[in-house]
Amino acid sequence: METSTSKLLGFLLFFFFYHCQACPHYKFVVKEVPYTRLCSTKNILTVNGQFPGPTLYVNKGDTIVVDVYNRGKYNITLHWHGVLQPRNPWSDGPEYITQCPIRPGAKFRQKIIFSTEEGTLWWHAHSAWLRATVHGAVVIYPKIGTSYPFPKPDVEIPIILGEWWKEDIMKIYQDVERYGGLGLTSEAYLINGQPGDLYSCSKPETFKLKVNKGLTYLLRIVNSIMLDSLFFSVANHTITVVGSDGNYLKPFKRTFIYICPGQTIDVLLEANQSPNHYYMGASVFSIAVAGAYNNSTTTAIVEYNGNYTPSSLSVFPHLPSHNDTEATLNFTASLRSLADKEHPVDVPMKINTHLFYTLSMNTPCKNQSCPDGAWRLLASVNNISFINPSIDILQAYYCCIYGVFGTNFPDFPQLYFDFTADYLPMEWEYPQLRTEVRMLDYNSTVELVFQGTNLLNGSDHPMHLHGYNFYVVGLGMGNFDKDKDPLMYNLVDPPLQNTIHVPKIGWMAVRFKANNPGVWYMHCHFDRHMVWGMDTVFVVKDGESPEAKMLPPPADMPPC
Ligand SMILES: *[C@@H]1O[C@H](CO)[C@@H](O)[C@H](O)[C@H]1NC(C)=O
Ligand SMILES: *[C@@H]1O[C@H](CO)[C@@H](O)[C@H](O)[C@H]1NC(C)=O
Ligand SMILES: *[C@@H]1O[C@H](CO)[C@@H](O)[C@H](O)[C@H]1NC(C)=O
Ligand SMILES: *[C@@H]1O[C@H](CO)[C@@H](O)[C@H](O)[C@H]1NC(C)=O
Ligand SMILES: *[C@@H]1O[C@H](CO)[C@@H](O)[C@H](O)[C@H]1NC(C)=O
Ligand SMILES: *[C@@H]1O[C@H](CO)[C@@H](O)[C@H](O)[C@H]1NC(C)=O
Ligand SMILES: *[C@@H]1O[C@H](CO)[C@@H](O)[C@H](O)[C@H]1NC(C)=O
Ligand SMILES: *[C@@H]1O[C@H](CO)[C@@H](O)[C@H](O)[C@H]1NC(C)=O
Ligand SMILES: *[C@@H]1O[C@H](CO)[C@@H](O)[C@H](O)[C@H]1NC(C)=O
Ligand SMILES: *[C@@H]1O[C@H](CO)[C@@H](O)[C@H](O)[C@H]1NC(C)=O
Ligand SMILES: [Cu+2]
Repeated sequence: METSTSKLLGFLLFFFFYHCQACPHYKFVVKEVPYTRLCSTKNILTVNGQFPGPTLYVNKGDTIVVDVYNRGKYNITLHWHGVLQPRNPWSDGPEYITQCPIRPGAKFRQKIIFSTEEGTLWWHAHSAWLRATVHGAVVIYPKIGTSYPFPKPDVEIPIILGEWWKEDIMKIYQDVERYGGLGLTSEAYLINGQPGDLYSCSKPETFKLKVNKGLTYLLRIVNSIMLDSLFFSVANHTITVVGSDGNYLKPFKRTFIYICPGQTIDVLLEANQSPNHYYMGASVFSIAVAGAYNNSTTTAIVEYNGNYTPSSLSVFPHLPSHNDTEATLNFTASLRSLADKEHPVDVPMKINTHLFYTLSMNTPCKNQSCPDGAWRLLASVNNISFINPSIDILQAYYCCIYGVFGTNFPDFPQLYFDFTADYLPMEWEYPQLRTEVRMLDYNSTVELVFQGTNLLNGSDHPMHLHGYNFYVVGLGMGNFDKDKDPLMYNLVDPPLQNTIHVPKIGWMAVRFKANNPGVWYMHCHFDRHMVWGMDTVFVVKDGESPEAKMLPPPADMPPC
C-alpha cells in the first residue's frame, strides 16, 4: 500500500514537473488569415489570427507553457527572444540550432522559464523569414509584492514596430537565401500593425493611444523589423527611457529613441502637454544606399481625452535623419544599468576567455562577378559564413551524433588588417562556408569584442545572443585597440542587453559568464545578414553539480 502510494505520488510529481500542470498554459495556433493594409488584401501567417500576435503577460520568475500548433503550410519554430531559459535550450526555438521545425499539422509544447528578466521582451518565429508577421510582445511584471524602480505608471502598453510587404515574405526570403539577393524592401513600417496616416488608405485604422492629462504611460517598445533600425519619437513630448531587453536602466530623458531589430526599450510618456492630438512616429536609420530601405515614416496618434477641438495634426515628431550615425552612437552610449542595491551589476572582472570576432559582408563570387551576372552576397563572423545543418546542433550535441558541426570556431580572425580601411582587397571577400561552434566550459568568463569590417563597404550589425544577457562594456569607432580601449571600459554600470547595435566600421565589447549550459545561437538580427551566414553557436558544457546541467529533452521534440 505504502509503496504504491509513494509510487503514485512520485508519478504525479514527475507528471507535474514534466508537464508543468500548475503553470499557466497558452495555446498558439499558427495559421494564415487575410489582412488588408495599403489598399490590398493578402494572407499572412499569424498566431491565433492576430497581427501583431498575442501578448504574453507574466511575473518575474514565472514558468509558462505554450502549446504551438502548426496549422500553416510552412515549417516553423518559435523563439522567446531574451528569455534566458536556464538549462532549457530545448524550448529556445532557432531552427536547426536547438530543434528541428514543427512541420505543418504538428504540435510542440514549449516550456518558457523566466528567471531574472523584468520589463519587456518578445517572441517571434525563428524559421525562414516568418517572423515578419509571426511575433508579439512579452510583458514581465515585477514579482508580486515588489514594484518598479520608478513611480508605478498609470497605464502600460506594448508598442510593436513592424513592417508590411506587398509580396509574399517567403518569396522574398528565397531570393535572399538562394541567390544572395537583397530581396524587395518593405512597403511600409507599422506601429501596432498599422502604417498610419502618411500611407495610402491607412488613415482610419491608424493606431491611437488615448491618454488622460496628468497620467504616466509606460510604452513597451519592440523593434520586430527584419532589416532596419529605427528612430522613434512622440511630438511635443519628452520621454524617459527606463529599461531595455528585460533589464532596467538609469532613467534618462530624450526627445527620441534609437532601437535596432530584436531590441526592446521601455519609456515613460507623461501626458503633460495641452490636450490635443499628437503624432508618434518612427523612421529608418540606415547606412545603406537609397532604395535599399524604405524612407517612409510610420505614425500613430496620442489623443488626449477631454472636451476640446484638436488642432490639425501638423507637427511631426523630431526624428533624426536616416544617416545620423552620431545620434545612434550617442543613444547607445547613454544606456546605463541601475547598479543599485536592489539591482546590482555582476560584470565578470577576471576574463579567462578572450574572443575577437570580425563581422563582414562577403560575396561567394570571385571578383564580384557571379555566373548569371547577379549581385550575390554572403556574410561572416571571423571569415566563416555559417551553414545551417539539417539536424539541429542541440540534438547532435546531446545524442552524440557526429559530423553535424565542427568545434573549431576560431577565437580570432585568421588575418589581421586595417578592418575599417576605405578600400580592402577583393581576395579577402570570399569566406569559408562551414558549420563551426565555440565550446565553452561551464562558468567561463567571456569577453567578446565584435569588430565591424569594411569589406564590401561594411554595415552596422545588431548582434543578438540567445540564452544570455551580456554587459556592454565598451563601444567605439575604427579598429579596436587591445591596449588602449579596455582602459576606457565601463565596468561600473554597463547596460545588460541581449541585442546590441555594433556600428558600421566600429567595435563593441561585451562580457558574460557562461553559467547557462546548452546550445545558444548568436547572430546578426538583420535577417538578411543572418541568412547570408553572420551567425554562430556557443555550446556551453554542463558543470559539475546537478543544478549546472542541462535539463533532459521533452518527449515531444519535433523530429528531423
Ligand atoms: C516605401 O513606401 C512607400 C509607401 O508605401 C511606397 O510607395 C514606396 O514604393 C516604398 N519604397 C520602396 C523603396 O520600397
Ligand atoms: C508642439 O510644438 C511645436 C514646436 O515644436 C509648437 O509649434 C506647437 O504649438 C506645439 N503644439 C502644441 C499642441 O502644443
Ligand atoms: C528620406 O526622407 C527624408 C525626409 O522625407 C529626406 O530628407 C531624405 O532626403 C530622404 N532620403 C532619401 C535617401 O531618399
Ligand atoms: C545625410 O544624407 C543627406 C541626404 O539625405 C546628405 O545631404 C548628408 O550629407 C548626409 N550626412 C552624412 C553625415 O552622411
Ligand atoms: C548625447 O548627446 C547629449 C545632447 O547633445 C549630450 O548631452 C550627451 O553628453 C551625449 N551623450 C553621450 C554618451 O555621448
Ligand atoms: C580577379 O581580379 C584580379 C585583378 O583584377 C585578377 O588578377 C584575378 O585573376 C581575378 N581572379 C579571377 C578568379 O578572375
Ligand atoms: C577568408 O578565407 C578565405 C579562404 O581561406 C581566404 O581566401 C580569404 O582571404 C579570407 N578572408 C579573410 C578576411 O580572412
Ligand atoms: C564603397 O565605398 C567607396 C568609398 O567610400 C565608394 O567609392 C564606393 O562607391 C562604395 N561602394 C558601394 C557599393 O557602395
Ligand atoms: C560557478 O560560479 C558560481 C558563482 O560564482 C559558483 O558558485 C560555482 O561554484 C561555480 N561553479 C563551477 C563549476 O565552477
Ligand atoms: C521541414 O522540416 C523537415 C524536418 O527537418 C525537413 O525534412 C523538410 O525538408 C522541411 N521542409 C521544408 C520545405 O523546408
Ligand atoms: Cu548584420
